[in-house]
Amino acid sequence: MENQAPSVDGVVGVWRAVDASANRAAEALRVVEDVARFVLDDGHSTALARDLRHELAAVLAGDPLRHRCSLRDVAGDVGAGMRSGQALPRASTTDLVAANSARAAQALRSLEECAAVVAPDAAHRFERLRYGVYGLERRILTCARAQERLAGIDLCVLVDGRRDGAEFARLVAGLAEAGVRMFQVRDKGLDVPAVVDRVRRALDVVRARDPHDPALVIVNDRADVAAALGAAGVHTGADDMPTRLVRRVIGPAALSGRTAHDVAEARAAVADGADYLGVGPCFPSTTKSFDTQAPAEFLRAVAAEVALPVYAIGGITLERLDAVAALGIRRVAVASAVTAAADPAAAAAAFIERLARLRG
Ligand code: TZP
Ligand code: MG
Repeated sequence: MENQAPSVDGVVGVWRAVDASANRAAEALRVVEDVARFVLDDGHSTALARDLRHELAAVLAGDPLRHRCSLRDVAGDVGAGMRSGQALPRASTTDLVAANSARAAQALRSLEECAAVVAPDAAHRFERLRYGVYGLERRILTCARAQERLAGIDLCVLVDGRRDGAEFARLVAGLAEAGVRMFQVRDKGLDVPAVVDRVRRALDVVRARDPHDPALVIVNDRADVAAALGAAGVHTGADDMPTRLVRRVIGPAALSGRTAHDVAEARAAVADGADYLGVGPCFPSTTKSFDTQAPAEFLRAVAAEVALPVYAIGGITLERLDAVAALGIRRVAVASAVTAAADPAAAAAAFIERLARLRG
């Protein structure tokens, strides 16, 4: 017979599945919230996770779902105490987020299917919650991954193309030797073949120096060049390709950096999947001219709100690091104070040392 209603025993089983899945979903959401809150310091994701947890609690508090635990039978559960052969690894924050987001989504799917039998009005609310988990996972994983990949990298040096490729390669080699772990190849005066040449040379230098953990080479503006050469990432701004399209070009693994000049741009960059932000210009710059400067309130707001790595840019000098740190920003992107110094390697080493001390 079609559309046969479940037997009484079947309905009891469905209720037990609802009860177990409700507990699983709430527990997994709480783990995700705790990671966002205590590990990543990500206020926005913490609030999103809490909202999902509260919405779940609200659905479960309605009739008839609020009676779910009356059929709970822990002693009679054939799955209790079963050891799984292949649990997901928990070696990093991203593992923790991935495992618990998956657990929450699976539990919500089970709730949705079972609710269709015993509480049909709630099914679509579980479905909406599951989509909420997918979005939250993307947001938190991006943040956790960026924090892991840029851990300890407080200085990004913007390198111009120099007079020729050989001089450029010597500069990059000297800076890498001084401890620079992140370069952005940026020279608006170069044509694309010359940009390709400099990025290639930078990659050769950093890969030869440390094949297992090379310094990051980021390409300014040109997602196509970064993708074609396998660079670590690309840095774009309002005049370049939108962040969501950048991701399509560079793929899932490469870093996408984005410049933000105000809080709205910063929020949009986070929502669109950027991995780190450049914020400024903080001070007058000889490298790039601007009509306006980023007000301190903007920098402070971004530092407080954005959990992604944030690099202050524009006229940054050693002497100005304290002022930037006072706004809550501990990373800087620097061009002239390093590359126009009499001894660029010594200047970079001084930045690295001061930034490490500021971090304490
Ligand atoms: N974006 C804002 S300021 C700037 C860019 C690319 C230039 C940074 O160079 P400098 O010499 O450190 O001011
Ligand atoms: Mg640009």
